[in-house]
Amino acid sequence: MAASSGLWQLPSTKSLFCTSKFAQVRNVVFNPKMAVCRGIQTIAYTIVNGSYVQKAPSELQDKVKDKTLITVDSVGAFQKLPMVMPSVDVFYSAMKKAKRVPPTKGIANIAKRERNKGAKQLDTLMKELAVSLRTYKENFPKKHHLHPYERSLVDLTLGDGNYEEVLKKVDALRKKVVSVGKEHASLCAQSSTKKEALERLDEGMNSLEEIFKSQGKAVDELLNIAKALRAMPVVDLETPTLCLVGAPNVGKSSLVRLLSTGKPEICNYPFTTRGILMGHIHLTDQNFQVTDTPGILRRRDEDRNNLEKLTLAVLSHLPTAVLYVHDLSGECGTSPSDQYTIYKEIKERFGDHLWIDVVSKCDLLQDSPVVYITEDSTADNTELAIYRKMGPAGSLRVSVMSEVGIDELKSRVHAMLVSQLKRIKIQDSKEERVEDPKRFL
Ligand SMILES: Nc1nc2c(ncn2[C@@H]2O[C@H](COP(=O)(O)OP(=O)(O)OP(=O)(O)O)[C@@H](O)[C@H]2O)c(=O)[nH]1
Ligand SMILES: [Mg+2]
Repeated sequence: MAASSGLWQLPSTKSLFCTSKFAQVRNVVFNPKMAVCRGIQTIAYTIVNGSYVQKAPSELQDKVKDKTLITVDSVGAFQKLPMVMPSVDVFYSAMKKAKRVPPTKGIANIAKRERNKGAKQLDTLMKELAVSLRTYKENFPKKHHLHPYERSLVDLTLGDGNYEEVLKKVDALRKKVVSVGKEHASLCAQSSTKKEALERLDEGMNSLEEIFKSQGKAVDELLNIAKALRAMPVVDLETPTLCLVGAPNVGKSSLVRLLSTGKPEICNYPFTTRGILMGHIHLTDQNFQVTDTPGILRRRDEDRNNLEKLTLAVLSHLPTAVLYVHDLSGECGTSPSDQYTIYKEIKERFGDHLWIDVVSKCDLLQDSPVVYITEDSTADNTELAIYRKMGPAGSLRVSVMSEVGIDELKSRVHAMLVSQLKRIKIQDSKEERVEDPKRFL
């Protein structure tokens, strides 16, 4: 057993939406290695009688097609997100290019040459900035084109609507840069003296810098979003996946450590696991995935925190087999009767998944079942009484401490994942038949 594993935790929204460092960096030396690849927009100005004149607005329309209209029908979109540069770097890189733009050759008149150069430099600055911003916007997929699992991750990680909001802000910045840039380039092109042209060039550059200082933090937010999304563990939908589910603190992560390469944090308090951990199991040349998930509490869906929602998103959108963990030792903090209620609800919702129940921490189990003082121990509920004593029918007793039941668990898990692989193959061939009905005739 050896392979990579990755833990993705829900970052705090605050850390994603940091304030811009733009103002702190004045004399930034641009690092060319950080440049993103982009094309330069076609010329938007013409030279008339040696002056720089703006083309008609209709010719300047942004005709870029929406590349994100490609439907994303699988996971993996986060790994394809573009590299985003910090807003300061975007600005100073554009500025550096703009300042290198010479006047059009052959203009003898000093004033005309200067206004031509100024307008061209402002135009280049505006275009460089606009192209970068547009590239970012186009290369971040529309949320509704994401796989439902990744869509849930976007909302749970960034907060409802924040992804779209930041992309909107980046686009608003682009529009502002274009309109202000054009305005200043046009003004500069109309200067009557060299001094005036130089002043207008300076003014234009300052205006664009001001805009970037005040609104450029949208780019930094986008950079943080890309970082957070890219860091999420990669799930392969074709590889059978075991998902550990149960109330908080019942011993899920301890079992993941034993079963796979995943090395989740283990602590004696609820919600130690704050994200999805991906581990791997290699058995007889077959690779399987294991996900550890945050614990689920007994409450209504509306009241669930994002960690619980994350677990439900995995169960709802990924074709996982379930290893459900029950702790009847009285150690975990959730009473057996609450665990039973949670279990029944989850089983009802996700009962179509392949499933194994384990009763954990069996080294701590006493002869008489644990009854919490908050519970009604006299309630005549045979089902619950049986659950308290043995867990759901067919469950396996295990202990990470004494290793009781672990070998049996490993072989049951293996058998279940092999069945899961068969399910995936059947599903794939059904989908192929739907896509190409003649293929199998
Ligand atoms: N005695 C005993 N303790 C165990 C066993 N398995 C886990 N524990 C302890 O139970 C506590 C919780 O274990 P975790 O594996 O972190 O539980 P979890 O379900 O992942 O917890 P959350 O991530 O918070 O939901 C830790 O203190 C573990 O050492 C076991 O078999 N026997
Ligand atoms: Mg855990």
